[in-house]
Amino acid sequence: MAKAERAQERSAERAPARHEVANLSEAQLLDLHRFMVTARMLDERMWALNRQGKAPFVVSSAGHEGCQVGSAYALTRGSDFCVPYYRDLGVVLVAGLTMRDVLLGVYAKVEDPCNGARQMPSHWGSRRLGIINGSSPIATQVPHAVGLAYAVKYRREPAVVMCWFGEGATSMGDWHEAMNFAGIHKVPVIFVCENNKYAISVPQTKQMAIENVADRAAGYGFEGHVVDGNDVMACYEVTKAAVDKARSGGGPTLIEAKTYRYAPHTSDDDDRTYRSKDEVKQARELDPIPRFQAYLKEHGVITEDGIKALVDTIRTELAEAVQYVDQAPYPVPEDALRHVYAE
Ligand SMILES: Cc1ncc(C[n+]2csc(CCOP(=O)(O)OP(=O)(O)O)c2C)c(N)n1
Ligand SMILES: [Mg+2]
Repeated sequence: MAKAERAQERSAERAPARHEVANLSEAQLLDLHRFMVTARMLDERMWALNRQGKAPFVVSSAGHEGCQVGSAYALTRGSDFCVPYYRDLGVVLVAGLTMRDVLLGVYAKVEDPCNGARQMPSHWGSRRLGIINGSSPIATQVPHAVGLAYAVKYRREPAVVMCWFGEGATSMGDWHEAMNFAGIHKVPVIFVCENNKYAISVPQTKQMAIENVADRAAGYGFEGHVVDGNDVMACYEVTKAAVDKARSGGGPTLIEAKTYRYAPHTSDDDDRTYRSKDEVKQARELDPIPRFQAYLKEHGVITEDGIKALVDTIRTELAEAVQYVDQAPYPVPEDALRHVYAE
């Protein structure tokens, strides 16, 4: 009997598994898993390189992999648009940046494909991959995303735009103006809020008087959804529905993924001044990666040996990328004013 027929027969006998409801094939589950593990391992290596004095500045995505990978995976790579913020390592890996690409930016080497070493690290951009380069002021990417979605709609293109930000960003005027415009013009945009409970040292309770950022969508005339940000399949499912809706003319959706960041805000922050070790330890118990691995093992999609083999492969690729980037040239100082004045 063919594999597909066997799978069909099995699913006829029992209630469908969660990934079947979400319409995710086993190959797609493994894809999601690989992106999450890659993001975590690259993140940990970058942090170590920072502590070794090799990477000047690192923003950690650890803890956010479920919502970053799950949401970005709902886009069509290359033809849809990603408007990420600085914490979105998982998003840009799904969009198509490689570990080497990311490290070239962290080391500010001339070959950095995102900015040619002219931006801070974690400010990714790629015309080829549809990643829109952002600026550092919080929430400024949100009106960019909405403007882009307006252009897409005006030109009757089939693309959608996804824009990510933290819960702290939703206090900014830019954010509210963008939401309002998106609601009025029903543009094809999906807003993903990665709510990790803190804006650097400021806890959510000192940032807003409501529990759910998603409630704010009602004020702008579209749907808001809260999702468990540590559940990659749930994040994919809710985002995919929003993508389908946006693509068929249904306008924007705001998705709030509840998650947590395990490391300090950046490599320059000391989180011991505003949260306890116990709090972080407790949050780590909900880590999206082991949780997804348990699901995959339970459903026979991967084995413990399969996970080990994947980790080994990524470790080798990572070592090659670090070695390459270590030896790559820096930009020359005479180059600093290129792309600033007309030549
Ligand atoms: C307009 C502006 N104000 C302040 C800052 C400094 N700043 C950088 S990140 C950040 C916190 C953002 O928190 P949140 O949106 O929750 O995202 P998270 O870093 O938690 O993922 C702040 C205040 C900034 N970059 N821009
Ligand atoms: Mg935050």
